[in-house]
Amino acid sequence: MIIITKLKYKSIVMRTNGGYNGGRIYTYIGEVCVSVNPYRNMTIYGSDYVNHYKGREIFERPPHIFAIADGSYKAMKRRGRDTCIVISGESGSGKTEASKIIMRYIAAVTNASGQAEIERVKNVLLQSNAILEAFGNAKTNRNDNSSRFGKYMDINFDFKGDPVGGHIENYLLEKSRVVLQQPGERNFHSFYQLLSGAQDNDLSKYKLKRDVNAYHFIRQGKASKVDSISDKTDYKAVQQAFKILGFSPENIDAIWRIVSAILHLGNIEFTTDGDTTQVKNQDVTKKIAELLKVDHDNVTKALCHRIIAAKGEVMEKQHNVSEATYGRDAFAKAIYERMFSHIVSGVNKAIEVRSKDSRDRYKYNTVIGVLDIYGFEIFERNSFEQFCINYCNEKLQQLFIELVLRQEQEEYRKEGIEWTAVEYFNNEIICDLVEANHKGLISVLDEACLNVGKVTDEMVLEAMEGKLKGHNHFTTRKLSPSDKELKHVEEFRIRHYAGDVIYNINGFLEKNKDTLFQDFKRLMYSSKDTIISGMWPEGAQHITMTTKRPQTAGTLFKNSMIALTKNLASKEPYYVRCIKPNDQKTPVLFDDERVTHQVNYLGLVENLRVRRAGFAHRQAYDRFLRRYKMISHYTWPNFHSGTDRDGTRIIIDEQGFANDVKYGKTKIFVRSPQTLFALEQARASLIPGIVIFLQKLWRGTI
Ligand code: AOV
Ligand code: MG
Repeated sequence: MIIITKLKYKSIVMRTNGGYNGGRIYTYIGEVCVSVNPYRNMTIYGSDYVNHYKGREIFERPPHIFAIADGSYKAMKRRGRDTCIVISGESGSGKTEASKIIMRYIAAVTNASGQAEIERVKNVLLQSNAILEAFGNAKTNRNDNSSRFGKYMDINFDFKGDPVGGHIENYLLEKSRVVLQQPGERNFHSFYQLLSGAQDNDLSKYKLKRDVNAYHFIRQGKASKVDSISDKTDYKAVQQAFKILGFSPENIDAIWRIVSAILHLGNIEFTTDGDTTQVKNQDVTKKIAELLKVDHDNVTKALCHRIIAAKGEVMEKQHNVSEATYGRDAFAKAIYERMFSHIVSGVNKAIEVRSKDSRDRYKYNTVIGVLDIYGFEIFERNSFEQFCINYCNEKLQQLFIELVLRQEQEEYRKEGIEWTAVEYFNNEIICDLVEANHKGLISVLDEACLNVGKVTDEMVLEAMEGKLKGHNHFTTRKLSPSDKELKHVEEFRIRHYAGDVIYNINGFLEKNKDTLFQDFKRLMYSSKDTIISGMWPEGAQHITMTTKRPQTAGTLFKNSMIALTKNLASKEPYYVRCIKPNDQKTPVLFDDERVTHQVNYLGLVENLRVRRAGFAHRQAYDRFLRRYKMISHYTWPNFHSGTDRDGTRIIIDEQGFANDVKYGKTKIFVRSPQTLFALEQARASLIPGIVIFLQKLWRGTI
């Protein structure tokens, strides 16, 4: 069993009481489930375990993620509450696995009557993971199957508590990976799956060789084989899942044709004679044109120059080689991203609620939301993508602080419960550093992007420094003479809740602007394949039409994060906090230092203090009385001799729990879960007797 032991006043470390190897990887702080990645397959998710946890109260069984899934499910089913399960933790700590375990649990405990449509929905929900992971996950230096997009999935339930549909919201895909990978990393799994898994005739249809090293876009990391992954098996699973989700053969084909076209795009080379730039290897552009079903001339034109409209006049402007290469990469990234969104829409179509009667829809509005995002990460070189990912983790930490640490203490204060405040670090200041209007880093970056003159990344860094000099969590300068890390000219450091990260400013401007020359949009729109042209509706616009400047990538992401946290805060939250035991991905090492660090920054120390000094359960007096009035003859069947609070007190005193509770203004606070158990048990043992009593009453035999 993992226990949390208090070492010193300020630091707490999770110790495995022989239990990490013994297979106990979960523990609780209050109702927050803490999970340690076992890095090996566990036999604790089978149907025996499902039955063990199904319908049980959270503290009745040893800690398990099933209990959290069941808790949120019960709240949704019994009380009609929208709930959400927020899974957080750094990269590789086990979030994605946790989210799948939760989904499998929900699938296992629902649809007792075996309705075909509900079985279909469950199957689709489970199968969607194979597809989304193929196109949205990749091997990084932190995790062999790292999520490179954020995912929030709502599962809709009917009044019987069966899943009838769902919806996926995806957040910012790390598309730069399509064209560039760090040493030791891979591109998205989909590329390798296609090359390993497709039949020979399919490969020749896509004009591909079965050789990863033949393609520039997927060989840069020099890590194409991953021990823990079988691309061939995964390809089959993805093809199968596409079918189960109802993707048409044409649609599946279009998707793999785009993947193939991207592989070919990476091999395009340009030459110049000083005036004009040309594609060196036109055999490659021919393949791309065929795969995307567009005109070959238009492909080379879009790659080598662009059409610009100025004052109503249309002109052609030649690219130089570096502009052409930039355009090619932007094009590859954009078509992959569009295709990913297209796939997510396809998944959403397959899982949308298919009510026959639109009036039924109101019955389907209880949801459980499951959030699985990219975890906090620090690499050798950190860029705009890590900046967004780590900001996203700050937002989730902020939500945790707000709901678990602040509101909890706020409630004690409001209810007039005696309480010594627990201090904690509030990371709001870091969220503000990134997102504040005018002064935040995203705003500064946006301002630079709006500037029509020549702006460089270094100038952005200077502007950031100008606005944020002296900020406790931001610096562009070395912290001390011995600080060797920061190279002032192109780097800045954010002191995140989970550690210091040094970001390299190079590329921030471009990634934030996220420009794609219009020519490529028109090219894609001109495709004879309606599935492909359908992904690019804006390509229909005439060249002279001025378009509104689109929002920057940073602002879009910021707004989506603000909307996400607002959505989560409107639901009853359940938390899974994932911990990574070591950086070697091994089941045999529990690295105390790494774990202590995570326990500290996740705020688990404070969480524990609030819970220890606090109460496992609280309930409004009227609800408490309604639930437990049957266990005292003073309050059963109705209590008339005082307030609800008086009635509550009678029950508690009679059961001998006076020392374990406190009375607030409107609620009773129960310290230990055991008390709650005992009350529940007392109630449960009386129910049969009460039913008989009511029966007799009804029959008039008493
Ligand atoms: P993450 O989602 O938190 O990272 P994953 O869920 O992908 O991390 O877990 C990383 C790896 O740890 C998995 O591929 C498994 O090999 C192993 N693992 C995690 N949880 C379990 C478990 N319960 N049982 C067995 N193995 C497990 V990232 O997506 O990188 O933030 O962006
Ligand atoms: Mg993940």
